[in-house]
Amino acid sequence: SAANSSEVSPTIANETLDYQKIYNQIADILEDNDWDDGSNGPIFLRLAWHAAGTYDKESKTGGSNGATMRFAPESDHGANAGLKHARDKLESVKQKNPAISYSDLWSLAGVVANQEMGGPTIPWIPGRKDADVATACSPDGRLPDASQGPSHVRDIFYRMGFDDREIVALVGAHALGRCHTDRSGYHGPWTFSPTTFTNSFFKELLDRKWVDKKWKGPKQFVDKESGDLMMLPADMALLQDKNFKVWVEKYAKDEELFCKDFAAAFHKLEELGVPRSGNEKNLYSKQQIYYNEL
Ligand code: ZEM
Repeated sequence: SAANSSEVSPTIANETLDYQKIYNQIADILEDNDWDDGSNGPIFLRLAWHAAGTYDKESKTGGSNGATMRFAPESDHGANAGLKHARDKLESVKQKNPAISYSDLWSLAGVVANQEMGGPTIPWIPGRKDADVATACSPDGRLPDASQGPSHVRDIFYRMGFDDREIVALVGAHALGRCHTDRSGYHGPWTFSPTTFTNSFFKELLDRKWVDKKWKGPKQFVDKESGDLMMLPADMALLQDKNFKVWVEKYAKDEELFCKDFAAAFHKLEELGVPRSGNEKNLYSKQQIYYNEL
């Protein structure tokens, strides 16, 4: 059970939901996965990221508010291939808590995934509202294209409002999960511990010799020594660009710094485009780790 239920959930406007309870229910289905590496954590995190990473700071459109990925055409965007697994899995939690919006549920699932896989505490604020029409969908092409290099990666994340340091920190999430040929077309995990939040993405990126994978699939890299790890062209961009590389080196050396920067950048990502009154700061909620404390 949640031994630490003393942590009180915030009350927003007229709505009172026990977010720690919902957090725990998400944690309870994290291991309800008999493929991949036995955890829904990585795909929950990818869902939260793709829901939020559509933000455009100029037009102030996109972002996690709205949960527009429920609808076509956004659900069918190539970048979102496979995320139906995550949305369907989270439906059981929505059924138990009809009052939570999908947009809050998905962003909270990103926090649960990070924290329960051993990552840093991420402040989370509820209050997102779902859009109810498909016309609110984000246009295609707002999420990064894995086949591209530094300037594309920078353009995509600058459009959201991130700087180079934040970009590198965020991509460090590739310590988790893997690529699936039936989803993105790429294959394999980035690290040997794909269900544990660590700085090993940066260590592997720096320390291994990366060679072209010899196969019929899209261009990707494989580590020469074991042949078991992978990098996307867009991951290699972090080595090719000297302003990115500085942060790869710092995070490879200093896991604490990476955790701190990741938590701040991920919180910022989940807030993009969410209407706030400015009074929410004192309602920051730190949902407590559930499994790790059993
Ligand atoms: Zn990812 N990501 N990502 N990413 N990502 C994949 C998987 C995962 C890029 C990308 O093209 C891909 C961020 C940034 C970027 C996760 C989290 C975050 C996959 C494989 C691709 C192709 C999908 C598949 O086949 O299942 C690119 C180009 C990025 C920026 C340059 C950021 C930022 C993330 C979170 C903060 C995670 C956790 C996965 C693993 C999903 C899984 O199912 O295992």
